[in-house]
Amino acid sequence: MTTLRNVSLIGAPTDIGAGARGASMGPEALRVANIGPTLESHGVQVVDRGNLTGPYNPWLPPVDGYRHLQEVAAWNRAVHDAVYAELKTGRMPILLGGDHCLGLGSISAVARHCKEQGKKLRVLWLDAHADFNTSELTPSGNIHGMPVACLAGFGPKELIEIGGFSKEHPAISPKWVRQIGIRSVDAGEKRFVHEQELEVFDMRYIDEMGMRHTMELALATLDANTHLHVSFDVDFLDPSIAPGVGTTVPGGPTYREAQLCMEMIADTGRLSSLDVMELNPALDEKNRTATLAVDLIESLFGKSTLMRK
Ligand code: 5AB
Ligand code: MN
Ligand code: MN
Ligand code: MN
Repeated sequence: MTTLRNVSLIGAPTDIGAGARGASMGPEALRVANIGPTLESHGVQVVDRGNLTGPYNPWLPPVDGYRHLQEVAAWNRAVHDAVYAELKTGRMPILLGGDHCLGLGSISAVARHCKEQGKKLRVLWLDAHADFNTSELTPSGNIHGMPVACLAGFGPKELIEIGGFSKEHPAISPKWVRQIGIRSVDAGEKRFVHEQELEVFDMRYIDEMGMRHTMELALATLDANTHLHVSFDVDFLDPSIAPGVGTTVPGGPTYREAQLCMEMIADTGRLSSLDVMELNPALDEKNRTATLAVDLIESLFGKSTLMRK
């Protein structure tokens, strides 16, 4: 069984699926912000597997609705294999992105592992965006806006078949996903989100109901047999505290709301894999967004105030 106390860091230094260059420097910025030693200070045993390699970014326009499809597929296969190998040995993978197209490789590995182990999967997608575009719906062709749709079987063969899945038997069902912090969804994407009944706790919902109630619902019905995967797109956070991302959207969670979100996930004791995505050091200010991301990850691993000790 996966344990929170044995973590493997996997760097995926690419911006192959993004609309801005620079997320390729994310893994190193997280290391510079001390992700490893910080987790160790909470009693976590950390092994840094270093960085994966893959094709360079040719920075080309979309072809048939996709930018860099073959390169995106190659990077995602590498991520899939690395994440799957860690889960196999009972370690908890933390993927250091890299842009969010790699959520596909990571979560397909988690889904494959869960299927083999007879476990239920719950995916928490913390993001300003729904990432539910397809080649027909996308306004950009950037595949970092498509990983959730691809995981649910709506995407090109090269991507949906990673991990041995297919259109008929996709990696995940939209029912397993809870999206939190959403505030920018494209027109066609919005229709598709509704059609597929994706459960979205958007910023309007968080404004009205509060982060506590939101997380209670998003984490409801987890049981001892549930693998909880968190895919954390750093643009989830309000840009005033997290400027170092390529696609900022105003009106995101505050520092305290984000902390509470992470603390409530930690309290479940079910966190079994994590992606930290879309951090863009080229747009950051003295690594402050990376430092904030590490601070929030600490809370995910049980850092809490004295009151709850
Ligand atoms: B991210 C947009 N919806 O598809 C698109 O940062 C943005 O991984 C996608 O959430 C943002 O190009 C992708 C306009
Ligand atoms: Mn995203
Ligand atoms: Mn995003
Ligand atoms: Mn982004």
